[in-house]
Parts: sequence; C-alpha cells; structure tokens
Amino acid sequence: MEDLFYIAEQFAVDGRIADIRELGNGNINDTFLVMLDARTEKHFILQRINTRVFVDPELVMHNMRIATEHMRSRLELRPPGKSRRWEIPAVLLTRDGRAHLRGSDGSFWRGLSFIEGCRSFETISDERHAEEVGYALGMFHTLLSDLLPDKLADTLEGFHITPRYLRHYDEVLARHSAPGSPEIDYCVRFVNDRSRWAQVLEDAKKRGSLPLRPIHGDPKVDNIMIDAVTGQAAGIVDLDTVKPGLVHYDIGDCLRSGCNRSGEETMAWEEVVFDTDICRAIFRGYLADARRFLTEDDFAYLYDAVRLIAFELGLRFFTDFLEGDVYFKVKQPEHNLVRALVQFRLAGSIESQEAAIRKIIRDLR
Ligand code: GN1
Ligand code: MG
Repeated sequence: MEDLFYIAEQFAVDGRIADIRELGNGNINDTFLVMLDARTEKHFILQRINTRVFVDPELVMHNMRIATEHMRSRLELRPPGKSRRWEIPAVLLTRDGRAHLRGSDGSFWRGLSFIEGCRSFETISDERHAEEVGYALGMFHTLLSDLLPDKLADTLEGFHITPRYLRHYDEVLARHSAPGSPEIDYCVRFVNDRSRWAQVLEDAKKRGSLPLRPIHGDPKVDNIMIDAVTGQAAGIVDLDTVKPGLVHYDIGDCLRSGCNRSGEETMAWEEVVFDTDICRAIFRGYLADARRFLTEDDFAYLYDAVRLIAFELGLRFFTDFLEGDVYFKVKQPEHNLVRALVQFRLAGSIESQEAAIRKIIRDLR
C-alpha cells in the first residue's frame, strides 16, 4: 500500500506536510491529524474508513455532503454578528478533485477540515463543559430539524435498533462455547433481565409516537469540539453515522457518554456511576434550542433513551467479546468484556436513579 505520507499529500492541496499524528481512540476508523507547514500551524484530518463496518463508504460521504450543506445553509440564515462560533467539518478534495482516495489495497481515505483552536475531551470536566456538550447536540439537531430524513441514506443498517442487536446476541451466545466466568454470568443475566423492555424505542417508533429525523449517531463527548479560548462548544465531528433515526439514540448516547465521569474505557468498572448533576447540565444545554422541535411524546421517552443506549452499547461490546472481537478494535483480550461491564454498571446506576432523572427532565420541560 502507498505510505501514509503519500496519501496525506493527495489531500494537502495548499500546504506542505510537516507532521502526521494518530488522533483520538476511535473504535472503528483510523484517524490522523496532519500538520501543514509548521509556520502556519494549520491542520487537517485524514481518515481511513473501516469498510468492514461501512460497506458503502461512498454513501457515507453522500450523507455527509447532504447534511453539511443543509447545516451550512441554515447557519447562514442566522443574524450576522450576533451568533456564537459554530463550525461544520468540510470534506477536502484531492489533487484530482475527488472527495476520497482509494489505496491500491482497496482502502478508503478521506480528508476533512480540522476545527482550529479547539480540542475534545474523553470525559466531562464540570457542569459548564456538560452544558456545552448538550448545547452542541441541540445545535446539531436544530440545524438539521427541517431536513427530510429520507434525503439521507441508511448507511449502517440496524444501527441503534436494539432488538436487532439482541437477536444477533442470541445467535452468538448459542454458538459460544468458551468457559464462563462470574463477569460473563453477570452480563448474561443483565441482558436477559432487560430483553423485553429493550424494544421500548422501536415499539414507540412502530406505533408512530416517535418520528424518524436526521441524527448524528455517535455524539459522545469526544466528538464535541470545545474552543480552547472561550470554553464554548464550536462544532461536532465524526459525521459517519449521520442517517435517519430517532433523536433519542443521540440523546441517550450523549448522556451515557457524558454522565460517566470515569469514562467508557475505565478498568474500574465496579466504580462506574451515572452523575445526575452532569445529566441536568447536558439536558439544560441541549434543550435550550431543541425544546422548540421536541413533542410531548419525545419527552415521554427521554428517560428510556438514556437507559437504553447505555444498555445497548454494553450489549454490543459483550456480543463482540463473545464473538471474538470482530467489530470494535481492542487493545487486550478482555477489552470488550470490560467495556460491556462499564456500560451495564452505568445502565444499572441509571435505573436506580430513575425518579431523579425523570424529575430533571420534567423540571426542564
Ligand atoms: C464506535 O469508532 P467510534 O469511537 O467513533 C461506534 C459507536 C459507539 C462507540 C463507543 C459505527 O464509535 O456506535 O458508541 O464506538 N461506532 C460505530 O465508543 O459502531
Ligand atoms: Mg464514531
């Protein structure tokens, strides 16, 4: 395969590459920060898309174009001068004018603009940060709230459809023959006790209570860019999973990520709790804008969304562990098992604070 430097150069249309660094800890794609011309301190993002997960990466780029163009047109309608900074990642073109590059080994590469002067965090530091994280998701949903969801393709069939993950889990568990352990037994019981309830959002969708809308799909804390000077959220990145879905998937994902102060990669899974102060601040930031388009029914399912997406991610990690780590990248043999335990502990902590979380939602309504 061509080397990384050669590939980066194809996207570096105006500038010389000074350095390339691996960025973040994505579980699916490989992400690099390319530093241009040390003098100007400009950067861009280079990514290799995992085509085992995103089997039609051109379609991912298509959704990204539709969504970013729509958001840009909505941003331009804001009164000039009055609004705060908000940036939308732009797709970079290669030297021969394409939106992606195919490596000789079939790998799929793309370049994206970097939101300068910003950084992201794996965990939330305080309530101000939490409010900004919520604000960012609310801003994102608001900018897309009048884009018809059928303008976007379904690039990842079954994504966030919990009953489908459960069906797959049942198949994998039935085939699984490796020795058990107290942790595995705990996970099996945890899933089993909740498998009927886990249809909750899909049932509401089928009944017509919750509409499909454009969603981000993965608005975890690390994907919210925070301006280093003002401390304000200035954008949301990782638009691969933008597609039609329920905003509840996004809200649940943002909260399960933000309210776990130990972070989703902690090894100390027994200490994981859901922080309701952070939850209140995220909801406050989110609802500042999003309140305008959410319906009564949307509000009625917010608690379930928070509980469900933590449970669902635990289920996805646990299934992947049982299946031999075929989906999420791992750094050690039991990595996916520990990640599952973290999410299940978090879901349990959410359940034990149900009344408090429902009250937070009611008070902010
Ligand atoms: C994956 O690769 P990354 O970190 O952007 C996953 C998300 C999970 C997340 C958990 C396409 O996202 O659904 O919430 O890991 N993305 C996909 O960290 O499955
Ligand atoms: Mg992602």
